[in-house]
Amino acid sequence: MSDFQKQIEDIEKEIRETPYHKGTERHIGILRARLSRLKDKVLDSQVRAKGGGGRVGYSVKHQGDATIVLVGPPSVGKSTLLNALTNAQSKVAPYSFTTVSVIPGMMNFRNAKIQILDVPGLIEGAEVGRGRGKEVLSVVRGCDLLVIITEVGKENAIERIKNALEKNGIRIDKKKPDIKIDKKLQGGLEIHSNIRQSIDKETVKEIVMEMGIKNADVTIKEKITMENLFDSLSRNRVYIPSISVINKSDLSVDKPNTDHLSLDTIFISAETGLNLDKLRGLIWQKLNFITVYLVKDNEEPNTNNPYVAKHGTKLLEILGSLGSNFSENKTYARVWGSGARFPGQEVSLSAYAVDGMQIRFI
Ligand SMILES: Nc1nc2c(ncn2[C@@H]2O[C@H](COP(=O)(O)OP(=O)(O)OP(=O)(O)O)[C@@H](O)[C@H]2O)c(=O)[nH]1
Ligand SMILES: [Mg+2]
Repeated sequence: MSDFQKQIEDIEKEIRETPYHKGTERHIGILRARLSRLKDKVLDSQVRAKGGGGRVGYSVKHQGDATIVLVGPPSVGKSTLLNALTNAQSKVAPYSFTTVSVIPGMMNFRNAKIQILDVPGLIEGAEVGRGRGKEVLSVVRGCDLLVIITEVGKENAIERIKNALEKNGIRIDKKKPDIKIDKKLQGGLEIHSNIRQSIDKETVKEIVMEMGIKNADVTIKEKITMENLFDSLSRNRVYIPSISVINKSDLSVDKPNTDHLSLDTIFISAETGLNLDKLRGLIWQKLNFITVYLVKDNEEPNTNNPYVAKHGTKLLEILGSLGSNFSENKTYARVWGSGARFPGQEVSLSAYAVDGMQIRFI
C-alpha cells in the first residue's frame, strides 16, 4: 500500500469514528480537506501518467467541433452505436471486451462535425482500478460531452458509472462552484461572501489553509457545501455534461419504467435505429450548438452558408473568425429570421447570435 493510501485510510477511519455535531464540525471539515488533498495527489499522479502520450490508442487527437465519449459496461452496444451514428467501423461482437482501444468516428449533423470516441467497457464496481478503467477516465476528462450508455435491465449501471467518475474528480452535469480565489504574497486569508453560508468563515479559512493556501482573497458568490470548496481548491476537477442512454430497447417487451430516470435519459436501439434521431438532437442541444446563416453583400437572405457556433457567441466573434478579407470595414449587421425583431433588423456586433439567424455583415 502506498504511503498516501495509508494516510487516506487513517483519516477516513478518524472521520468515521468522530461523532458529528456542532462542536466537531470544524475538525471534521479540516479532516475532509486533508483527505481531499491526499486523494488529489493520487489523482494528479494518475492524470499525469495517463494524460497525453500514454499507451498507443488512448491518445486520440480531437477533431471536429466537439468530442463525445461513449462510456458504459462491456457489451451494451457502444460500438454498435458508434457505427450507427458515424462513418466508423468499430468491431461488434456478442461478448465482452471486444473494444480494447479508442475508436474514433465522425458524426456530421446540422453542419457540425462531432467526433465520437468508442472506448473499452468499464468493469463493474472497480471501474477505475481494473481493466482499462484508468485510460478510459483520461479520455473522458478531455471530452465535451459524455454519453453514458447501458442496456435495458441494467439501468443501475448509469448511477454506478456516474459515482465512479465523481470519485475521480469528474463532475457530471454540475456547474463549477462560483468561488474566486485570488492568491496574494502576504496578508493572510480573507473570506468574502454576501450570502449567508452554512459553513462559518473560520472553518472556510482553516479548510483553505489545510489545502495549502496561506494568503488569498476568497470570494464566495453562491451558497456552498464543503464539497464545493474542495472542488474549487483542487486542480484536477473537470465539469462535463452528460446524456444517459439505455440501449437494446428493441428487446424490452414492457414499456420501461422511467420514473426514477432523469429527463436526459433516452431509450434507443442502436441496432434498429429506434430514437437515434432524438439522440442526435439531444447531443446537439447538450453541446449548446447553434447554426446561423451568413448572407453575402449582394444576396437576398438565404440559408446557403451555414455556420456552427456555440450558444452565447457574439456576432463580433463570428465576424472575427471569418478572416480579414471578409471582416474588413464591417461595423454592424442586418439579421433575418430567429432573433430578428423584424426582417433585416440592424444590430450591433455585440449582439448575440441566435439559432437559425441569417446574418449579413455590413
Ligand atoms: N438486440 C440488440 N442487440 C444489440 C443492440 N446493440 C448492440 N447489440 C448487440 O450487443 C452485442 C454487443 O455489442 P457491441 O457494440 O460490441 O458492444 P460494446 O459495448 O461495444 O462491447 P465491448 O466493446 O465489448 O465493451 C452485439 O452482439 C450486438 O449485436 C441493440 O440495439 N439491440
Ligand atoms: Mg465495443
